[in-house]
Amino acid sequence: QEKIYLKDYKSPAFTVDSVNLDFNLNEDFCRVVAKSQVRRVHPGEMRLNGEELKLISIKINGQQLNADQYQITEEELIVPSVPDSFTLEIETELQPQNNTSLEGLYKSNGIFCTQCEAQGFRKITYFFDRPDVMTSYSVTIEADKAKYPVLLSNGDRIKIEDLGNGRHKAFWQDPHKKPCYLFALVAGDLGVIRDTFTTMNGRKVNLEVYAAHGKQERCWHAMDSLKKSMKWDEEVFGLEYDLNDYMIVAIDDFNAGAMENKGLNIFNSRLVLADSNSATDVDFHSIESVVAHEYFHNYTGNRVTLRDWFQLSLKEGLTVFRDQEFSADMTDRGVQRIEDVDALRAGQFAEDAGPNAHPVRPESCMAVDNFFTMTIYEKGSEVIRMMQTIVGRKGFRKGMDEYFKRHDGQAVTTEDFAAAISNPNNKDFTQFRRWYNQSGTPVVSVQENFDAAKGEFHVTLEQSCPPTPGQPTKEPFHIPLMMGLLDKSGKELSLSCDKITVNTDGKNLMELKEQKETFVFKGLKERPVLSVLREFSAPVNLRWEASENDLYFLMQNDTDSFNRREMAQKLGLRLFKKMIQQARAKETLKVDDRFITTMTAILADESMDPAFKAKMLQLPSYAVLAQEEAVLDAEAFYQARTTLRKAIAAANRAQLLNIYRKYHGVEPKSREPKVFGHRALKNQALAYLADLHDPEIMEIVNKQYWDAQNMTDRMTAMSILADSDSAHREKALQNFYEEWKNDSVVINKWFTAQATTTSRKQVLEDVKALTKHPAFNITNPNNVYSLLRAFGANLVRFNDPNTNAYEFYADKILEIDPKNPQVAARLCAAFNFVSKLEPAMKEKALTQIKRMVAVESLSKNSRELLQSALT
Ligand code: B3K
Ligand code: ZN
Repeated sequence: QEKIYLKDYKSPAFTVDSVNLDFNLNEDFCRVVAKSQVRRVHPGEMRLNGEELKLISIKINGQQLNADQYQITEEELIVPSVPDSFTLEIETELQPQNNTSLEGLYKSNGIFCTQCEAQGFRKITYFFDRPDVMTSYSVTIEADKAKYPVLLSNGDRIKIEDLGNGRHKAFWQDPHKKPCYLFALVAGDLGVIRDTFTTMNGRKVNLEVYAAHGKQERCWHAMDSLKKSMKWDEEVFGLEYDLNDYMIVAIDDFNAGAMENKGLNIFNSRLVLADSNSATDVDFHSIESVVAHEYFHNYTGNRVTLRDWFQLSLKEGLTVFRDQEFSADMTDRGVQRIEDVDALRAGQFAEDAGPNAHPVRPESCMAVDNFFTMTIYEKGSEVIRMMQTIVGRKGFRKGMDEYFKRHDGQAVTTEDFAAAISNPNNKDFTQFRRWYNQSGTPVVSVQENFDAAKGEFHVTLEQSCPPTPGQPTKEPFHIPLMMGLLDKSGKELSLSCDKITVNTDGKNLMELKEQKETFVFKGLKERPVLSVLREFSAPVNLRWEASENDLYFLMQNDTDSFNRREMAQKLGLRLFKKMIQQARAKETLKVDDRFITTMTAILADESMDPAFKAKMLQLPSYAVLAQEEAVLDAEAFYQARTTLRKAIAAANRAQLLNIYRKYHGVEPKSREPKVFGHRALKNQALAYLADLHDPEIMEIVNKQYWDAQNMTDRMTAMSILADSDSAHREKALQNFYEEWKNDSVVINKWFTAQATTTSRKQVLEDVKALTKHPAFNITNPNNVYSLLRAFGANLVRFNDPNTNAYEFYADKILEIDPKNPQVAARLCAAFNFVSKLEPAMKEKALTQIKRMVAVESLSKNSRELLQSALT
């Protein structure tokens, strides 16, 4: 299988001024007539993309072509000779009812729907399936009236005609040009809720959220989130919605989370449906942020789109940044930043250190769909955030305005974006752009030195970046490190250093550009305490051997809330590293008293915001340990983490119970961010307590399960029980199953609770049994993700040396791959840690990877990701 390269990019040889798509939907086939007005730009033959299509006919200017006038391959339709300007009419036949890949046109629970990004449109008709061909669409959909009363596509509803024979036909027209990956169609029998939004210029927009009948009452949170997003984008970026209708449709079988099709978003139903009985606080938060994300794409992605797929982060990084900022404004900025960085570290840093590391703007690939990664999304967002940090918020807004002024309606590149931000701010981003081209997480080491005689504090920063696939050496990055100095009392000192830049938000930055630089702070009477990388202002790994005293001091006194929590993580990590060594050497694990007393003090601190306190109490995750340790020793990780958790719980039993009792049952139905924070804290207290394996505590957990008045409480209790040997375990799991077995969204929580247990040694057997359970359907991506992918991310049990989870996992990948390559490829990441495994485990993993790669029909999606683990 071949690779494609960015350097091979050529602008399109033809443009399409308009296309009319005519769909005739039936139970066992679908006919599509695509009529395009095509114009030549460069000389040469016409090549159209198309896969798995049955061509019925092809006409140019109304003349049917003979078989010798065109050529069809697995991936293309080639017409050697065409006029300079012509009408192209192509009729194809599809089998949506048999489409298991869930890209192109397919059926989910009797509903026709589409997923065209990245390259699904070519499974609908032969077309120029590339984002730089932007076209005006008009669409007609004909279907059985009783079975498919709702017929939707992008843009404006023109009319709907009753054809008299039990069928009807809908006409849609999208006034905005778009690439074909943003095309969408839905036909089905759906419930709907409606509302309106009045834009900043007084235009009324009709909002509709569709879901299976009976589920529409669970759509109000999504509706509410949509209205908040529309308002926020007007207020923060001055962007007003540009159509009269905005539709969201919830679909049960969906590969991704959601899709930003123009005016007609299609969502995975898990990211739409929510009420307090069925959804957790985290679900509510995710729905709000994904609804916002897809809405924000209307400008960053749809109005200004990609020149080619290597530029994917142009829209995804920017839109993630926008949704993170939105969430920060809706909830708590400090806590939001902690959550975003946790996710980045756990997922993206691991990706950047693994066999599939790639730049934010990659230069080659086998499968375009493998680009939908945390690097493109989350690291891409960090790159945008750094730009904002450098030019300041006002400067960034100026740059965004410039971006739309220059590029509205165009298909552009990440370079175009960087130029639009830097030019109006008179900044040079030449070096900064290396963030787009170089993969790997940079390491910044920090050296401090105080010269008491001169009253000078010297901070020396040195950067490096580990080698990554295809990139053995790197050039220095332009790294903005937000910083401050504190005096002994915790007061922020004013800085006297000529190398510091102060951005327009008044933030102090050390802008590291050389490989090594020293920043000298003058006029200091005593040694200050350095606070560096505030707000996690750059996606780097800090190597900073700060004294324990300084770390504890910052944890209590830093004015930057991110760093307070970061210091708690750093201290936890230092302790874990020692404990992991002890576990590996079969020594007794020693818990550090100072760390425990600090945790006690945090628990007792009445002035600390509960949501923030919950973050302070979190210990570094297994995912972080796996990155920080040279060897992934699952058993040692488990010993270290559970020993420390138990010690914290034992030392603070009464205090944890107090917290639990203070917040449990208070406003159980409230969805105020403040109440989310209370619940997070008290449920965390309960989880700590449960680690004591104390029957009295397990009674409390069990009671919470049965009395729960919201899903957050129920799910917390069920997860704790699922990971215990409590006598209450089976009953609770059984009850949850009975209650939710017919609910396609909620039942996934039941799978995840069982796949993510770490104390329970027989997880693999549990998961194997669950794949045979009547509630599990391997063709449903949510089932696969919530059971199999969750298990693959369960580092402790997936890599348990006493089992061979790898073999089972490979079997499942091979089972899914022929049906749905995108979903199979999502599972492959479980093998990213292979190089860190101990020899016997590594051998087991490599055997399975080789077995998968040896399958000739393995999709290019899975192949690309697995092959790299072998080199
Ligand atoms: N753009 C879609 C992702 C589509 C995934 C295609 N394999 C969701 C989003 O990022 O908004
Ligand atoms: Zn997106």
